[in-house]
Amino acid sequence: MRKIIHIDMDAFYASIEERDHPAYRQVPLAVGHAGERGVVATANYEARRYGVHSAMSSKRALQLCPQLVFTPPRFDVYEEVSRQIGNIFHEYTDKIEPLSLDEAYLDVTENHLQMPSATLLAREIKERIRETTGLTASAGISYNKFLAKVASDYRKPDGLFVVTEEQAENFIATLKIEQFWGIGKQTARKMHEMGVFTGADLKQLSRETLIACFGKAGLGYYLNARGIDHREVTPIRIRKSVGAEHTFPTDLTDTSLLNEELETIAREVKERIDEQQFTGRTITLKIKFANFRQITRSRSENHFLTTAEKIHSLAYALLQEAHIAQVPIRLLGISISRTVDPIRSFDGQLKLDFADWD
Ligand code: TTP
Ligand code: MG
Repeated sequence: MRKIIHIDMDAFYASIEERDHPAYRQVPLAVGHAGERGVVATANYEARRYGVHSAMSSKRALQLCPQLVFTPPRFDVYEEVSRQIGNIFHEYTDKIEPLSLDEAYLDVTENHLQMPSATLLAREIKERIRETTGLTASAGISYNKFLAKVASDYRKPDGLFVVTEEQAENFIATLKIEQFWGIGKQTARKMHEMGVFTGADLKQLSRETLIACFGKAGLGYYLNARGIDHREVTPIRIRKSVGAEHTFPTDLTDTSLLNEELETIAREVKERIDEQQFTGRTITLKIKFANFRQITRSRSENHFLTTAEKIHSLAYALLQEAHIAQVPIRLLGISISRTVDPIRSFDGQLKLDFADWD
């Protein structure tokens, strides 16, 4: 039996803004732009009491809560926090599936600390997140992804909730149909028309009926209603990048020669960036030594890397940090990448990453 933890940060963007601007803690806050075409990315809990929520138009949000304060998103900061929590997860397991900047599944059936209790582990992860970022997360623990995700939402904020195999049947029976995996507004409406409002109602429907009405997804609903979900935690890391590399005719040790090479490579990277109209904030330097050992060094900037000079100087700084031992080098490469992982929409489709939203 597997042990799955789902971690989801509480009011993610808004909590970061409150952390960094204490005055925001006392007021209803929306992250986003006010104005005609503005949309609320998320709201703090104070604003949610007025009914303000993610994806609502700013105009509507102001109708519900006229004193609502807007603050523009700072994606670089959110990405940085996301990277911090990702690093914490990696201390426990490498089976991590991020769903967005603030949310991930962890399979801790086997974990680096060989801790048998997923609950204690989740508690520890929450504590580490708080220490490192000053923010709270909610955790759900169960034996599959579906239940772990519902559980993380169950005691938000700062929640921790476990669904054991024994509890699953009763727990699922009480769930609203909207809480089931893959059920959005449209499917929920169809379910309501069929008289299905809860997990208990769903369980009344036969496998055949569900497949006839909802196709392949119907089988998923049938299994979920019985606490079954075989989906694996699949680590994804599609990191789109653009780069160039050179293998030298003879191995190089001399710093000024290496620097000249870096300058040439940086110019090529810049050309490819322009060709592909690519934007990225993270630079990675690849070094392959004469003995074929290879290392990479990365750093992320707050701004998109758009000039050859900037790319060159950052790459050179990384080289100086990494090439201390003066070992001959046979290859250098530079790549520029996006810093965020792709997010999946509810139906499992890959969506644009968050960096594309601004
Ligand atoms: P969520 O985890 O859905 O929301 P949340 O973290 O703000 O609140 P909760 O406590 O309920 O988990 O999304 C994470 C972040 O993603 C959120 O802070 C802002 C961003 N986001 C958008 O920009 N647009 C959206 O429509 C949604 C749902 C989220
Ligand atoms: Mg969240």
